[in-house]
Amino acid sequence: MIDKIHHVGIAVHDLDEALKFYRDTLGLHVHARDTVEDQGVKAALLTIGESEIELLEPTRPDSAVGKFLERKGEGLHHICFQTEDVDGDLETLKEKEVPLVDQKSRRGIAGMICFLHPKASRGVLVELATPMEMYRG
Ligand code: CMX
Repeated sequence: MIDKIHHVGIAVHDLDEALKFYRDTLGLHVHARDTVEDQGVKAALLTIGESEIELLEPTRPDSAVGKFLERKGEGLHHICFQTEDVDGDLETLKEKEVPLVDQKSRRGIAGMICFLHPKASRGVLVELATPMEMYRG
């Protein structure tokens, strides 16, 4: 079901400030920037080998990342596992009665994605993603 860690999401107040550490101090390469309005986030994607770090800044305070920052402050927000078949995996998780945020996959930064509820995974928000070039839905 899971091939690798696709990315780790980190919630930050200010992308440009965060890049001073992740890009300028650690020397990681920023390979993309993206804004997902319906999720209320803008993101910078940094390459680490075959995985990524996704820095997430909220575009509005009532977004998932905005509320997370208010409650918990900056830090690890979610972990994303890559799978070849996000839709098939979602059906399997439903059969196993795993608590989900998304009942259907949707277009996200990492491709076709869905979120599991953190109560399913011991307090860690988990995302599944099938990159668009692999997606056969
Ligand atoms: N990691 C771990 N726990 C989290 C969490 C996170 N990132 N975000 C919220 N929670 C926990 C809260 O601490 C709270 O726990 P308790 O019930 O024990 O207090 C519980 O989830 C509910 O939190 P809430 O603030 O009352 O509810 P929200 O309205 O924030 O909903 C969640 C929580 C997970 C359903 C919501 O954040 C969500 O839908 N997340 C998925 C979408 C997302 O994060 N998008 C941004 C990334 C965009 C991308 O990569 O494409």
